[in-house]
Amino acid sequence: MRKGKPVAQSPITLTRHILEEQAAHPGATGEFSTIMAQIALAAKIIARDMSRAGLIDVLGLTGATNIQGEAVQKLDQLSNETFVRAFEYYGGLVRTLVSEEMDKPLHVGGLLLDGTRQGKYALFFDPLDGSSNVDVNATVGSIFSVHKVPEHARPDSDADLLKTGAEQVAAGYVLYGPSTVLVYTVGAGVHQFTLDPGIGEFILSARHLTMPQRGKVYSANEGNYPKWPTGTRRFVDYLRDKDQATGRPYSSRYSGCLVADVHRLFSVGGVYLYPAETGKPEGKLRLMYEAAPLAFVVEQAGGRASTGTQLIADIKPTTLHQRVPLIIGSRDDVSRAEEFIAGG
Ligand code: AFP
Repeated sequence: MRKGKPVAQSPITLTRHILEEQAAHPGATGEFSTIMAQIALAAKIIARDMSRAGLIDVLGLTGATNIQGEAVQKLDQLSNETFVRAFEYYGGLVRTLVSEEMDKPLHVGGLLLDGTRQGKYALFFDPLDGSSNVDVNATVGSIFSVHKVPEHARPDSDADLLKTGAEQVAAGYVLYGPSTVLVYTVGAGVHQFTLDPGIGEFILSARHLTMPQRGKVYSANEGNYPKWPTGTRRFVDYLRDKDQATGRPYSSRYSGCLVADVHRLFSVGGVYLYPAETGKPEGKLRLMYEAAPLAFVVEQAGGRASTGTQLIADIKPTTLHQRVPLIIGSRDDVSRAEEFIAGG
C-alpha cells in the first residue's frame, strides 16, 4: 500500500483548548470554560454584525452619552447587548456584569434565600473598544476581565467588585480586523485563536505568545503632546531621536483602537501610551475593563504595564469606571518611560 500524505493535525478549537487546560487543573469545575465559551459566542455575533455594518442600520450615534460622558455609537450599544444576552441566561455562573456602556453593574445572578446572589464570577468588559473606527471601516476590539467574587458577597455591593488587576482570574481581548482574533490568559501563558468564519469556530493559531523585550514602534495620540507632562514629552522625544545602537527613531503607529495597538506590540514590540495630561492626571482609559485586562495579558507574555509611576496590576480601584494613565508594551520600553517620568 502506498503511503498517503500525513494527515494534518486536527484543528484545536477554543472549546477543546479550554477543556484540555481544565483537565490539567484537577480542581477546575468547568464553570470557567462556559464563561469563555459565552465570550467567544458574543465575539462571533459582534464580528458578524460588524461585517454587515454598511448594510444594516448600525452605523453612527444613538444620541445618548455613556457614563464616561462619551457619545454612544449604535454598535457600542448593540455589542453591549450582545454581551449581556450571552450572560443573562447563565445566572448561576456570572453574578455581575460591569461594562463601559452601563452606568451601573448589572446583577444577573439569581437572588438566593440568604439575600446573596448566585454566581462565582464578575465579568468586566468594554464591548467595542475604538468604536468610532467602525464608521471608517477600521479595526475595533472587545476587552474582557474575569474576577472571582467572594462567596458571601454583600448583595449588589460595588465594594466587592473593586479588585486589583493582580486578582483577575482571566482576561483577554478580541480584535475584529482582517480576521477576528481572540487572545486570552488565565495566568498560565497567553494563547491566540483565529475565527474560521466557514465553520464558526475559534481555532488555536498561536500558543504561549511572547512580547519582544524591546521594540520598534510607539503608539500615542500625538495631538495631545502639548498637554503631556514634561517627563512623558521627553520620553517621546527620546523615541524619535536617531540612535543606531538602540534602534531609534521608533516608528509611530496609532490606530485609535487600544486593542489593535496592543496586539501589534506582540509582533514588533514597543510601547503604547495614553498618559496623564496636565489638568487630567487620570488620563482617559478605564482601569477595570481596558487597562487591567490588557496589563494581565501583556505581563503574561513578558511585557509590562504601568501608569508611569505604579504597576497597573497593583492599583486598588476606588470606583468601577475609574480612569488611569496607561503605558504598556515591551518590558524595556515601559521601564524606560517610567525612568523619564520619574525624572520629570
Ligand atoms: P472608545 O473605547 O470609547 O471607543 O475609545 C477608544 C480608546 O479607549 C482606545 O481604544 C484608544 O486607544 C483611545 O481611546 C483613543 O482615544 P483618542 O481618540 O483620544 O486618541
